[in-house]
Amino acid sequence: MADYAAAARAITTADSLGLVSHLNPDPDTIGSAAALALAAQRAGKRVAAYCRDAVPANYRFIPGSGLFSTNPAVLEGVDVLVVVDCSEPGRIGPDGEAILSTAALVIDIDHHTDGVVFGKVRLVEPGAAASGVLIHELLNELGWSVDREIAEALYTAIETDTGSFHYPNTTPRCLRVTAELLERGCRPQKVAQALYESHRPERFRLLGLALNTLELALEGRLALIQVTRAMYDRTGASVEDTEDIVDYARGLAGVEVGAFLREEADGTVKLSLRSKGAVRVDELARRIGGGGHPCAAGAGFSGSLGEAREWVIANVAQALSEPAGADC
Ligand SMILES: [Mn+2]
Repeated sequence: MADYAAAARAITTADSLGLVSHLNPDPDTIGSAAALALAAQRAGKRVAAYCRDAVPANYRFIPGSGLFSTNPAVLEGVDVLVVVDCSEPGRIGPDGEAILSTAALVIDIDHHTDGVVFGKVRLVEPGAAASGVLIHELLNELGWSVDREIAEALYTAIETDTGSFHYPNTTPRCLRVTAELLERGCRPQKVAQALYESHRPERFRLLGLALNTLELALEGRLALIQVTRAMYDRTGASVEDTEDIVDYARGLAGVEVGAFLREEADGTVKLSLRSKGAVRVDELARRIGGGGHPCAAGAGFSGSLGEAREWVIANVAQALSEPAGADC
């Protein structure tokens, strides 16, 4: 399902290229698409890039991220549409299918294990560390050179999708690609500073309140952390500042599942789940319409924080009593 030669042929013959990233963008979808966009510009192509949502402020350091527009009209008339890191057309946005139907040729570039393939040309490698790995292979196939900006965009994609090289998708292939990016001038310390050492103090004040809610259940095998609406008012923090709080829940010795419960403005709860392997949290998330990966998943919960807490404890208890697990 990964026809690099066909993808390179289509891109080489195109005069214009449209890049598409998924909604609620993460650094993999932005960095991977931006890297291909920059390389295509340097090869003399006209380039447009679209994401339904604006690139979050903390990811705007990614080279090429400024090329993105939130207006799908920028894609009109492009010869080839390249959709990056989208497990299905709906990940582009509510109008994903419509955007695909107007394109002359679509290339689907993705690495999700639970995805559906689409488009005429497919670079789909389920289980690859990141879409950034696939873009790197594509650039090699195209014979396009990788400079520091392109290397740092791809490195950011791979570094984040492997959890800073913590997850089992940190394979020899992934590290070989990463080594090549360092040879092209990528500075890992600059990327790390931008990703992890550029936060606002409001974020850490919210983290302090959130950590104070830490609760252990199921004989210490489940940890829960909560954020209420009132905490934003007290700290001046915003929803984006809650990103990664769930990792603290998983970070305790003996904990098998970490859960983060965030009260939303509409009275529902955003649930994030992380597993060390005893439980497949994507299966739990799917029970209430969510999804994700075996070790990291999320879902929206219709109900109060208290009800969400009860649901998590009951469902994790049941999952822990069963033998199924994951390689986390
Ligand atoms: Mn990805």
